[in-house]
Amino acid sequence: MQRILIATSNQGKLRDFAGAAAPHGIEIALLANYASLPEVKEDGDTFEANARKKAEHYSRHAAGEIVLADDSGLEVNALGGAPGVHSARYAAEQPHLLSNNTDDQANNARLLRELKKVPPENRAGRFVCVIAAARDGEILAVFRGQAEGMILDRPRGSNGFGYDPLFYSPRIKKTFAELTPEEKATYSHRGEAFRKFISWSIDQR
Ligand code: ITT
Repeated sequence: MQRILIATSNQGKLRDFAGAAAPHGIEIALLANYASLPEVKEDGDTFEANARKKAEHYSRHAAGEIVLADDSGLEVNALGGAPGVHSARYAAEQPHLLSNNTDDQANNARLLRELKKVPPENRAGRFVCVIAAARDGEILAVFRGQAEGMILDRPRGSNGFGYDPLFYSPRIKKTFAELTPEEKATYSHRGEAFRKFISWSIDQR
């Protein structure tokens, strides 16, 4: 069985990757010693810039292996594309409200606050995921996936992570937190980007 290394601190992403990889008979593994490696400063203006930075950096710690890194987030039209590349730390940008910068609940609470006066017809947004593949510090390729939806005014569902409970997909008529891992792999931004990676890796053989 082929094994793909992922560099991430986010368990939700890892589960998504495992769900997307399973139908292809691919095993997903966290990069060895990930937690003890030096961190990358995610200061890029775009998902692609940050994904490249992470993949380049972490692939130096897995000699000869392909390492994937994902930079992703939610873009809401009514908020001018926010939280965007700041999705993971959205609530922490208001430090008086929060001390833990990876708190999904606090991020969701801020999103609801920002959209409080925005009617349903103007709550469109999308999840974006950019996956960068690198080996020994060299970027090999970059893959983008996108999922359109709308932001609800209260959470629904208990699967997934991050903004999933607030993100309603008209395609499947559920929030992303109501999806099984198989459904999330089929309909999500990450699933789409990962499928593009799979096609690319088949072409490389
Ligand atoms: P790594 O950089 O270590 O991979 P991270 O969580 O910091 O983990 P990002 O900087 O890419 O990753 O931020 C992604 C954030 O966007 C994530 O924390 C969620 O808040 C949100 N997000 C991305 N994909 C999502 C998904 O599929 N469902 C829900 N929220 C998602």
